[in-house]
Amino acid sequence: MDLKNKRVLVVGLGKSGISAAHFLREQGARVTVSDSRDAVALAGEIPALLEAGIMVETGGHGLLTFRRSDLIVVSPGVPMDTPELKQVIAFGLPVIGELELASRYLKGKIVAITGSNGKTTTTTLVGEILKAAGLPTLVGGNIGLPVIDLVEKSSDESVSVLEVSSFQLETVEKFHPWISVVLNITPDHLDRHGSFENYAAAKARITERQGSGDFLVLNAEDKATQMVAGKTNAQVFWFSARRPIKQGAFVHGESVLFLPKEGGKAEPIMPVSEIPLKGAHNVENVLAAVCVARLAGVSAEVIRKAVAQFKAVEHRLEFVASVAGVDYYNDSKATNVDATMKAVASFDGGIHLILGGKDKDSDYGQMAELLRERVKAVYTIGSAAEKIEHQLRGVVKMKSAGTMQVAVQDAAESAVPGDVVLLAPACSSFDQFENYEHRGRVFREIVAAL
Ligand code: UMA
Repeated sequence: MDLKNKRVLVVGLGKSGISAAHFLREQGARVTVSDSRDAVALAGEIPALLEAGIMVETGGHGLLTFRRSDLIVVSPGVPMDTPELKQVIAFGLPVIGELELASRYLKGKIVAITGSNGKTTTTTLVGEILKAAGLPTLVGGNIGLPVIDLVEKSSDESVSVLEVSSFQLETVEKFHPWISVVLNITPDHLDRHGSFENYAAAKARITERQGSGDFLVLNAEDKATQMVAGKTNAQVFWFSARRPIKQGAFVHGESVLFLPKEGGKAEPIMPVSEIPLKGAHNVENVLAAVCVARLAGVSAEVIRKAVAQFKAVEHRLEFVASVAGVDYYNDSKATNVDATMKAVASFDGGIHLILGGKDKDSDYGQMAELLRERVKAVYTIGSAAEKIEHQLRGVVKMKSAGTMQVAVQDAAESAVPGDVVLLAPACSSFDQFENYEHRGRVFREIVAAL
């Protein structure tokens, strides 16, 4: 890609936009960035951009700024139906995402991991296993580090383990992973993608460029994920926590096994009891990681040790503290209904559940049966509170808490020893917090003050 003197517009000035703008400038492009936030909100970012010779447009997107560009690089959080983008796409201007831009420069091999839930845990775990095996491993993507930031560190020997979201996959063209993983596809981000079909189709794009020398790892127990098998040219490997499968990783009895080829001999990897993470969904994440690691040539011994030493990632069913016999768990990353159900299913009962935040066109009624079984009370927060209360009326005891502070205090007052207070909100955080990490930190601070 020759970017010298090209007029490149970067849309969105979050982590991805800032990294992409500086990278493009270093390649000799004439870079402009455009953000819908005003200059006051972006005061911390603007000086360094101007210093690097990057032009900045704030307070909205100007159609002319878009029209004058040779290439447009969009941040993942910017919807593709933004009017200015729709117009330039209609004019035939090239529009790509930060992931696509980065992957054109990233050296070495790519392991790409997507899914509605479990991406971050699996990406981190795969990274740990590959590092333990001595492979030159880089980890980034939706996990919080733009892929473009990995480019400089990458070499022909590198394996870049990337967490990729549907937002990022929506704008790929030549993105070509060596190993792709689709952990699961359950409703999420419907406000952005419009329908579950569109969302699933965006996820399936992970394998679009893969060929017969590449691998696609899929969840044998997830219907929407199974359909991706029909859209690939890669060799498909499966994982299942419930039954033996013909090629891939699975649980049989008390053991995790890996079957390298159909009709072959299953290799023992580790006892299930050595998996240190809570919840059945985490067994699936481990199985996916086992598949990737064996495909990358890592021995069972190294995998077993790395998995056994793995600690829960921050904000993913993270144990915070035990106060007066009540355990507090932070699953702030449970930003959709399916993730919340997985978190709730990880405990036998006695749960005080904090739900709410910014709604994503979700159906909270799906949780009714599980909540009735295991949850003592729900405490609602944020702008989705009313909808949640309406959809779950009569299912469990419900308290309108409004804020995290009130929710934790109310839960702490009602809980008895042996109970669990669980933040697994089923919503995004942007109505009351900067992001899910901020929400999780606030929860932890309030618990610490108890
Ligand atoms: N903006 C515009 N115009 C718009 C919309 C937004 O200018 O129409 C601007 C905003 O004012 C803001 C910027 O765009 O300044 C934000 O861009 P962004 O939302 O892409 O945020 P980044 O900081 O670049 O973070 C992104 C990912 N965010 C999203 O996908 C929403 C991060 O994933 C990712 O870690 C980061 O790139 C690095 O790769 C977060 C996320 O919530 C964790 N992801 C979703 C999820 O996991 O469910 C997909």
